[in-house]
Amino acid sequence: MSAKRYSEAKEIYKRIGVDTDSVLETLSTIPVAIHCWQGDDVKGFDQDGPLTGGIQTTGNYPGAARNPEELMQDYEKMMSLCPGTKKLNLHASYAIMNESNKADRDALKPEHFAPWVDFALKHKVGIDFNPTFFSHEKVKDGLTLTSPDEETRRFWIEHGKACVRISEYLAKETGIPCVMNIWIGDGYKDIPADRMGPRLRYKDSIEQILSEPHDPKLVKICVESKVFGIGVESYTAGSGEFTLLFAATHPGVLPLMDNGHYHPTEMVSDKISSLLCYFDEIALHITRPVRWDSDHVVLLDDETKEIAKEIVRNKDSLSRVNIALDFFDASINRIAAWTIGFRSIQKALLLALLNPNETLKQLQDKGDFTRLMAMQEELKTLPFGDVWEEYLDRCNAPKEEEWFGIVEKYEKDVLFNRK
Ligand code: RNT
Ligand code: ZN
Repeated sequence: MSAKRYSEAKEIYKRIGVDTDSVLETLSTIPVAIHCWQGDDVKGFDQDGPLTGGIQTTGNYPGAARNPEELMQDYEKMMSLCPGTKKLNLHASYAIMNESNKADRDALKPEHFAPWVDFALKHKVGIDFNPTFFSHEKVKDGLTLTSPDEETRRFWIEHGKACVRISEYLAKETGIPCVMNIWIGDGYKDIPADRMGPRLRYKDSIEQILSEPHDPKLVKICVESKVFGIGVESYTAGSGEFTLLFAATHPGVLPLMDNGHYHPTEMVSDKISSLLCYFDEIALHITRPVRWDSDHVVLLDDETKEIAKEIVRNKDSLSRVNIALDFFDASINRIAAWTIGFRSIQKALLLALLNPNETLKQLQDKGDFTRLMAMQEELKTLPFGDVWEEYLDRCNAPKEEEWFGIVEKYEKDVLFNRK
């Protein structure tokens, strides 16, 4: 039945000049990094304190992973429900240590991530990495790389350097380049007396981190901007302009845009092409901000679809945009949260690839905006769902009506037994 539906859909898309088989082939090769931190509400394994840095998870749905074994077990389950190419996205706070090799963040070593490498090799996925500049006692007055206290700033620079070494190790072991993203929550609740000082210190700190020897082909270092965080509403050092200009003036550094990190009417989908005019590569955190940077689960909503179009339809952009997910919802089943988010971005990419992008561009260039509008609306009701079902089959992933039952069973058998 579904084979018949696919062959009919294939014919329909063929009429508008789209070859669904080659679309499915392309889709299956686009890497999307899946963040480990949805599995345990961004707690990590290296300390017991609260989540800091101006970010927050809300909810207390049972079954959060409590240790590396549980997180890997859950992550594995989620991957089995998700079609396509994945990358594991880790934070430094997910270091796996024992009594004999305990280390603070400034002294983390590749060996603390060896079990993650084994896990990645088992599942044939690459690994992306993030220094963790939050949830730690050495965050002083909410500050890390911008701290006026030199000892504090030094500690965090050393952490960044350790992470460069770890990222290179991860890339070498997996044979896949590692995207290493620098994000800090440093900022001020109220009107600052000095906006420049922290930014100059931040600039110097990242430059020191970059001075750690590394192969830029293996370690792609990004800087992620932010407009505000909880408790730092008035000023964040790593603003949009700061990070974009930092990346633009430091060869090899990529700007990273998280679509929760802008004013609500600013659209990341509109920014991607501007950045691609100037950078060989850029990086994205795809999330769903609801009124603020709330990190809700990614859905197949308009902005996600629009972002996906920008990733696929410009020359070469597909290979130049490093895609990662970034959300954390503790109020629902976490495996389902991951799965819905990942399957949504896959659907958005599929929809974008199924567009007759060249034809649409020509209409725009000819100034035929009436036909363009009509066609863009017609595309919305084409049998995309039948192509999606075929993709799930080809990737051996469970169907739309199947995956949730698998999550429910896992919840009953595994998650609800975590007391
Ligand atoms: C926070 C940033 C950042 C984090 C992760 C956990 O606002 O989006 O990317 O979500 O590093
Ligand atoms: Zn982010």
